[in-house]
Amino acid sequence: MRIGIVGYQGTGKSTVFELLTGVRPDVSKSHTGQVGMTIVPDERFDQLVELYHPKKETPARIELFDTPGLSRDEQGSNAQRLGVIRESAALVHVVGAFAGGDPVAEVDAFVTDLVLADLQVVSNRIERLKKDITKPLPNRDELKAELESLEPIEARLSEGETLRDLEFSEIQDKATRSFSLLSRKQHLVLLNTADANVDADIVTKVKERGLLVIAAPLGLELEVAQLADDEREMFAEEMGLGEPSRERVLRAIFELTDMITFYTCDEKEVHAWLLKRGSDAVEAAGSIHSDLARGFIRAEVMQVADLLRLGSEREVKAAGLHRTEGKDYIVQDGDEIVVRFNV
Ligand SMILES: Nc1nc2c(ncn2[C@@H]2O[C@H](COP(=O)(O)OP(=O)(O)O)[C@@H](O)[C@H]2O)c(=O)[nH]1
Ligand SMILES: [Mg+2]
Repeated sequence: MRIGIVGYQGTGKSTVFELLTGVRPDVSKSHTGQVGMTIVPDERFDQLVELYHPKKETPARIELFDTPGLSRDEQGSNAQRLGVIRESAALVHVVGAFAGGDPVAEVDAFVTDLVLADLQVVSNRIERLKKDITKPLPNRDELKAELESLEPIEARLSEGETLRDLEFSEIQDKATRSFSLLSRKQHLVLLNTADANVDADIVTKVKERGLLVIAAPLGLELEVAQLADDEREMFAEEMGLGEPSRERVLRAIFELTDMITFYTCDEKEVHAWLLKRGSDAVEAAGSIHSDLARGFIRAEVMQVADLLRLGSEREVKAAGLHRTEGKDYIVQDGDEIVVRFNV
């Protein structure tokens, strides 16, 4: 799963990418963007590792994509520039609040770019459909229904509104699936401030736009993170920095994705798996290995919280908290699962 780090040029996107992934951005890739992996902070995982002392630890990871960024001067080219983030599961939008400028206006401009890019895609399809329904095609009724489903979406975009909170019908879902609509994606604003002083008024205004926001001096935090241990504390104190924001930002990003975490554990390996919320046991099994989905018999499930509280699988069983579930079981966040299968 890929998360796009987006925003205008020079706002600190590559800085944030380095802070979150530990990978120094390669300047030769600044025109195409680059990807890096980061571990999702997860206390349950850490506690499972402590309990099992496994040979191998596999935490959940997400992929971050540092993008080239949008242009302030050629706003018209931004719809095309945004093409690279269509595949992103969610948007992390970096706004520079360290070198003057008007961060709130920049948030609005960015949202407008998203809306215009979506409008272009939807309007193109509508135009095409309008032509096609004049022809004696066998699927004319279907095309008509598709056209009717897209018109309210186009109207909304024409008003400059995003699609995030719009309830889609089944037809609308289907008609727009291949578009990966940008203004429908979850959107976190990272307000990258010069120092520890955060302008509360800016934060409030961004929130008023219905967006999630985290404000922090991310560039400064990267510098501090790269200092030697003994210098770090002194410098952080001098600069009035509190807790580093890295983990808070990663948790917020994870929440944007609407994924849950389930676990498989034994002495060999403790493994955290990400899964789309609402997935069933067969889908969970399939994310581990396709054989497990194909030959699925049952899932043996307990909650990691019970396991950690009671200390062992045996105790969880003794307490009657260990369950056998079938194919239709909807996997819950924090489940520990053993898949029984036969191929
Ligand atoms: N003062 C300050 N400068 C920053 C901060 N973040 C990034 N910069 C500087 O802004 C410039 C652009 O940063 P970069 O991360 O490459 O931005 P990008 O174009 O969005 O990828 C670089 O010179 C950074 O050193 C910050 O938090 N504070
Ligand atoms: Mg960059």
